[in-house]
Amino acid sequence: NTPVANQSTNKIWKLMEKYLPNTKEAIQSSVVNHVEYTLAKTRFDFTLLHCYQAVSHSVRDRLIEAFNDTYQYFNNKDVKYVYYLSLEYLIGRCLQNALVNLELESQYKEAMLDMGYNLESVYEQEVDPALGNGGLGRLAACFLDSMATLNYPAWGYGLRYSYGIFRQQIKDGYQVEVPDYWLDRGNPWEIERLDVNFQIKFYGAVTKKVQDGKERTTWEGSEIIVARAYDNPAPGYNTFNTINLRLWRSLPSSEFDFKSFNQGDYFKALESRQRAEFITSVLYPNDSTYAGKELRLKQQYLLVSATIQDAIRRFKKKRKEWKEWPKYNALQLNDTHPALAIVELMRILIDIEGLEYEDAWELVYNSFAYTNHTILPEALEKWGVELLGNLLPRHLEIIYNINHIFLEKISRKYPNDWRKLSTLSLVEEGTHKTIRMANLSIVGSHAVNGVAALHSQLLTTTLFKDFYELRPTKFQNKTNGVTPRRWIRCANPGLSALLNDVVGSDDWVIDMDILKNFQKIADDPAIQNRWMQVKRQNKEKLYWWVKERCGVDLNLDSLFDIQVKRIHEYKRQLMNILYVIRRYLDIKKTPAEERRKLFVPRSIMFGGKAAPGYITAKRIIRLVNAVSQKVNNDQEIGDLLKVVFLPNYNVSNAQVIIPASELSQHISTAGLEASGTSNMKFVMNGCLIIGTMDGANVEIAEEVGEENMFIFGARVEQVEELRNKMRNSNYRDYFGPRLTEVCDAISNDLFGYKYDLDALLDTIRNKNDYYILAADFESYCEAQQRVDNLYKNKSEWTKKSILNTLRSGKFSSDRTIRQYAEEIWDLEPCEIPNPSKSEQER
Ligand code: Z2T
Repeated sequence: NTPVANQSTNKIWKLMEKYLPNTKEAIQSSVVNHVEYTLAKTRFDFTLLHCYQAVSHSVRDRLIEAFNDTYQYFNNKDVKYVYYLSLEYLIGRCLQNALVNLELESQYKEAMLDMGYNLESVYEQEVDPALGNGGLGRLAACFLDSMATLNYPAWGYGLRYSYGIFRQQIKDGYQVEVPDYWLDRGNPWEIERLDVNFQIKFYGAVTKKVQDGKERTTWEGSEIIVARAYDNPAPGYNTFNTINLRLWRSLPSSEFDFKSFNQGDYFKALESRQRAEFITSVLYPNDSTYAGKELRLKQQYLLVSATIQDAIRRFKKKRKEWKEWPKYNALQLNDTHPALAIVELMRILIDIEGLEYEDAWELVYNSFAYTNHTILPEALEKWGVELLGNLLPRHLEIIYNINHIFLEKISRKYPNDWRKLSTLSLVEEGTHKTIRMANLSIVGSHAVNGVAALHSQLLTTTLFKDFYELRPTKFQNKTNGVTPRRWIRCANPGLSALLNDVVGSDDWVIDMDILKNFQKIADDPAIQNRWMQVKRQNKEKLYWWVKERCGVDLNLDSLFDIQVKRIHEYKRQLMNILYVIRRYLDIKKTPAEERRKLFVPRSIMFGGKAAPGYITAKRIIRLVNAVSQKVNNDQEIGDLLKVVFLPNYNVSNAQVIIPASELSQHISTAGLEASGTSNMKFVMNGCLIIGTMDGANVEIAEEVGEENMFIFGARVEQVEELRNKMRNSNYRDYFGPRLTEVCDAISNDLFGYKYDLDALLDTIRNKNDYYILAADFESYCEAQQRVDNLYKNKSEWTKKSILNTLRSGKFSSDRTIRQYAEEIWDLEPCEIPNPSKSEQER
């Protein structure tokens, strides 16, 4: 890292001392320069896409200034860093977010308008980077925004997949997956670091030899590849701090396959190079089932190994002593996916740095922390020892060491308690012996947290009960949050302007709690009117979106009722659509002249992807589309009821859908949704929730008041008993008459697709209805009736909508990140001086 020029000559510094100006002319010339010199297009003839690319490069230049300054400042101050390790980042589009956070949106809007471009249609040119499945990946992205905004010295680390989550098309009512090659038009937001490469080893053998009376272990990998860094700046709001999301891409290593080349097998050598590139090709599209594929394990290890090497390199530059590691580094595991980081750091400390086992453990334990995101057993990662031992032989050995020492402690504490030993063990014995990654993560971390109060409580009483009894203080709760920058300020400009007027400033964007001080406006008719107008405009935007993509004409006066999330039996989209059928049958039974009196017009929308191998989830999509076809084309029904499946739900679509919704559904079986985060986005955008007492809904009810939500269904303590009842009886005995009639309609082929739909109904009729849909159905219908009643009173509805927004402050990810920083990471903010405050020309 030798600088080319001698910096003390001041020559370079003189050239660099000015930041880019942000006048209209400066912005325009920067955009036009990028058209000409970056895109090599003529400045007199360029398309909207080129315009997007040039604008993005112009914004990128400004991001880079802040980004470089930030890390240089952190480095000078020698601060503690947090490393956030995640296999997923569902970042969504960057342009508007960057402009908003740099507080340059209005300047760019004006500059572009002056050149004949509408900035909003420029935004639409951007692909939606979707390197995540759902809540877990989106949470990581919200956290980056909050860590930057709160000036925490942080790094996000992940993988630069060439293919994000598949794009969902609907063909004949079925989901079809299309590969998402999101990089095909380049990616102006990333900075390729040609000089940041780390070697990653796989397979091979472990050897031991005695050196100076000490046993030394070495692992010689037999496949060696390279991880290259791609940096993605994440700007904070109301601060110059801009942090880095560093994503690794796998590449072949040029040093290590000379042998095959020399042996003359040219094509074989090329094949092995392509295999290396393949590792970071595709994101696994399962949101809550563990697949156990070797390629996935390679992805996980690549992330872990490259990140740990990078962190160690940074640490060593400051020549600190190893014992200071936890004082300067916190590592957060986003679920168990990067759990091998614990083992990788142990390996490097012991085998390469020569530390004693106990000393290495101390450093690892005090720097790592683990977040659990689900209690669904099918999601828990358990790697077969054969697979793991073959790919990473030394890591398996270290895991056995950790387990050995851990279990010795346990058997001293609980002599002869075989049950405890077998549940706590990192190794699950049996014909197929596996490593329990959750147990490894708990044992190797000083803090373990769930993502909502109820979920964290369930962890300590069920899934991790024995670990909790061993070390109760290790277990914490960190209720999830979402960033108000993207989810209100960017997605809902109308509401943002209204809130600015109410508050008298835009301070709410970084301090959502101040909204609580303005609750009296909820009763003000003038505010209520404006509030309704904003919602109406957002509904209009969604109206056009739906018209274009689904060909359905929605009634703008109808209640927009929305359930968007990954499709899963536990989230019970099935219950929602069965209720839609219930409503349809009820309308049909009612004499035409009474229908409008009894039923509020509704537009019920569904959106979400099914994991490609999850057949029941795919059948739920098929049912929604079958019902949609029937209901929407029924002349008798007209605009009283419309049903729409919104294709390809993703972050940018969510930014249109959420602000337009009036009612949103969060209706999981109690105990199964760890938190949910879209519930928070909906509440912030003045949407009422119909939901169960599950995940973060419980805390939302606490904040906004149960009277401002539609809560129904079994509580978590009742679920097991209800399940037992159903296990011992026929569905005809536990289905109420309303549900029976609905299912009979489907079976009698009212909607067609009998084969798929009967198989779907089987899950609740003959397969014990694990998610207790039948048990909750009556209570759900009753809550839906309350929805209709309230919607008839526009003023009351609007009042509750306003209160939802004003009381949603707790669910800002700023609150969440502050708690992580203070209660787990022991991290101080470090704000860099803002040049705009010292330099006149900015
Ligand atoms: C995921 O999105 C979630 C949990 C997972 O468990 C995996 C994925 Cl991809 C391994 C979700 C939870 O289902 C949701 O309740 C929670 O709000 C979200 O993570 C963020 O914590």
